[in-house]
Amino acid sequence: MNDLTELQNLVIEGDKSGVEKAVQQALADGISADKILNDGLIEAMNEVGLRFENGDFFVPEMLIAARAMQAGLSLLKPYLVQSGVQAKGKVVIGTVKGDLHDIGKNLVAMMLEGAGFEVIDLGTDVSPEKYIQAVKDHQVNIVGMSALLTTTMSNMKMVINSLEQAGLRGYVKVMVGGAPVTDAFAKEIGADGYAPDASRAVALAKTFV
Ligand code: B1M
Repeated sequence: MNDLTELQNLVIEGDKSGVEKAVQQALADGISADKILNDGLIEAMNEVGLRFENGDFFVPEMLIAARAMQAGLSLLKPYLVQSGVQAKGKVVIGTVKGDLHDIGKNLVAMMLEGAGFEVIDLGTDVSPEKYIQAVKDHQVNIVGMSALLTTTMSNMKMVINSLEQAGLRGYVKVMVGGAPVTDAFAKEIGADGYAPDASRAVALAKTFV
């Protein structure tokens, strides 16, 4: 396979086993895991989003495409993460309350682990209380929050407020990301940093420890 159009189409169609085969083939063809991820899997999800916006796709199609993407992502994991790196710090990560999107958050968690961070993944729909409890239980250095919906972004601010109220804000760095999140929004809510993608999330986390 010379380009990744076929892989993109398989993700868009939600063909899980086809995606697995195409990812394996692309790796065998010597295409880098980074390129397969960005130009194949992520590009396909952007197209899925567009089709949803245009009314050509509905939630079930998005869900099936997401499952196919996640299958491809699992195969890429060993290539995306470096092994044997010493832990650099502890991160608690989650998708904020009301939000069930987890592919980007999982990718960020995976890359952080690969870079040597210990990652406590709280999953999706994470309440401020759950964040606070995790910070207390695990004594983390970094709190990471993901949001994919304009309606849930504001819940990031609620977590920061809760950290302040619990007297924990000074002990942790807060990093945020997700498609609707911007650097300006991160500053506005008082986060310490914003990253537009997983590799820049790792670079940002490294500046915090
Ligand atoms: Co939904 N969805 N979805 N969805 N979905 C979007 C986000 C949407 C943009 C689609 C669209 O309209 N174009 C739209 C949001 C519109 C808006 O708010 N402005 C939308 C909507 C409306 C909805 C529902 C409301 C639909 C409905 O029910 N009517 C619903 C909401 C459910 C809920 O959360 N309560 C819904 C549901 C779903 C599914 C469950 C079907 C599924 C998610 C499955 C899953 O995650 N397990 C889904 C999907 C798949 C999408 C799209 C198509 C793809 C998201 C994705 O996985 N992208 C999405 C369209 C789009 O984003 N183009 C869409 C790939 C992923 C690798 O990218 O998550 O952006 P991303 O992560 C990136 C960066 O953002 C960054 O790094 C990652 C890697 O590069 N990053 C961080 C992410 N988190 C970070 C954290 C960091 C740092 C960087 O630091 C901590």
